[in-house]
Amino acid sequence: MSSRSSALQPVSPSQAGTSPITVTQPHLPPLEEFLPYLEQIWDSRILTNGGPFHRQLETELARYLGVPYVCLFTNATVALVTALQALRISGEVITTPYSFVATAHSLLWNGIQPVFVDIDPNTFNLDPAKIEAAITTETTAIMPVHCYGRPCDTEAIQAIADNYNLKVIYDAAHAFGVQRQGQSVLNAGDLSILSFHATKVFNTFEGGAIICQDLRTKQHIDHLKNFGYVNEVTVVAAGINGKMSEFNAALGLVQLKHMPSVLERRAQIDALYRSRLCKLKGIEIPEWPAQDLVNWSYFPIRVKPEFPLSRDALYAELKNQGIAGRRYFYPLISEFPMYRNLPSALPSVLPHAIEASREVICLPQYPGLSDADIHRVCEMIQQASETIQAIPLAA
Ligand code: T4K
Repeated sequence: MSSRSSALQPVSPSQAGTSPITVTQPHLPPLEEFLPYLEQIWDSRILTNGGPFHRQLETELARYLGVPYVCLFTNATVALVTALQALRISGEVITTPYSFVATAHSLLWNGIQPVFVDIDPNTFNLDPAKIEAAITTETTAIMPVHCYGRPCDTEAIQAIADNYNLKVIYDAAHAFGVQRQGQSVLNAGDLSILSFHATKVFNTFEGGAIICQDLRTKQHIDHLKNFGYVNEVTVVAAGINGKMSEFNAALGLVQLKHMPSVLERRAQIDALYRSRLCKLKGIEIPEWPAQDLVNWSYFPIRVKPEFPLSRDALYAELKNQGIAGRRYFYPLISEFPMYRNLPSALPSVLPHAIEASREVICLPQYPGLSDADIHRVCEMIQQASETIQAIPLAA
C-alpha cells in the first residue's frame, strides 16, 4: 500500500466539454494483460469451485490488504448475508440508515430486525455515542459501515461490543485498502465485508469478500459459500452458492497490479476538486483525517443552505449539463417501505442522517476522469451558484 506511484495519465477528456460524465466508470486493465489468464482458463477448463486463480487472489489480496484471511465471494451482498449466518446472528442488529440498501437487506434476509442509529455528522458513520441507548436484550451485533471509505471509530465501537458481548460485522464495501495508524481497518471487529462491484475502487466486474481473523472461521465461511459442502458426501450447514468464478478472480489478479496508479490518480482528482471548490460559499467538503490512509472512493460535497441553489436543484442542473453526480445516500435506508415503520426509522431520531441525505452530492470520481472534466464539473457548480433561478426538484 505504500508505493502509490506511477499515476495513470488522465485519459478520455471530454474535449468538446459536452460529453456526459458519469459518477463513476470502472477501471479496466489493458485487455492484452488479461488475455493470457483467459487462455489458461480455456486450457484448464477450471471455471469455478475454488480454482487456482481463486486461491491465488485470496493469497495476494491478504498480503496486499494486510489481513490474515480473505474469503472471496460473488458479490458483497451475498457476503454480508453469509457473514451474519457464519456468526449465527439473530434478533436485533444496530446499523446505520446512511448506506446502500444492501447493508440492511442482508439483515432482513436473515430474519434479523435492523435497529437504525444516527450518524456522526462529521464522518457520515454510525455515531458510537448513540449506540448504547439502542441496545436491548435482543441485540446480538453491530453492523457499521465505513461510509465513503472513511474509517469508523472502531475503538469506541469495539469497547461497546465488548461491554455488551456483541459481535461487530463491518460493511467495508467502500473501504478497500483503507488504513488507520498503519493498520488495515478491515481487521477491526469480527468480520469485514468488501465489495468488488464495477463501481468500486477495486473491481472484478462483480465480486466481494469476507475478511476474517482465524483459519477456523475461514474454513466455516468457505463451507457456507459452497452449499455447506465439506466433501462429496458431507454437508455441514445450509450453505449458499456465493463462490467467485475463475474469470472474476483472474481479473482481480490483473487489477491488483494497477492499484498504485489507480489510487494515485484518485488522490489527484480529490486534490483538484478541493482546490477548485474550497472557496465556494455554501459548498462544504468533508475532510479526510490526516492519520488515515484513505482510498478516495467517493467525492461527497454538502450543499448547505448558504448555497444559492438547493441540493436537488444543483443535482438537476448538473444533470442537465450532462454531469451525473449521485445523491448517495438518498433516500435513507430507513425511508424505504420495508423499513419505514420500524420504531428506529423515525426521522426525529435520525436528524444527522436525514440532513446528510438531503445535502450530499457525490461528484464524479474515477481514474479515467481528466483534469478537463474536473474543471468542467467545478465550473458548472460555480455557474450554478451565480444563477439563482427556480429549478423544479428532481424526482
Ligand atoms: N454495502 C455498501 C455500503 C455498498 O455501497 C454496496 C454497493 C453494497 C454493500 C453491496 O455491494 P455489491 O453486492 O454490489 O458488491 C451502485 C452499485 O451497484 C453498488 O454496488 C454500490 N454499493 C452502490 C453504492 O452503487 P448504482 O445504482 O449507483 O449503480 P449504477 O448502475 O447506477 O452505476 C453508477 C454509474 O457507474 C453509472 O452511471 C455508470 C457507471 N457504470 C456502472 C456500471 C455498473 C459503468 O460505467 N459501468 C458499469 O458496469 O449502484
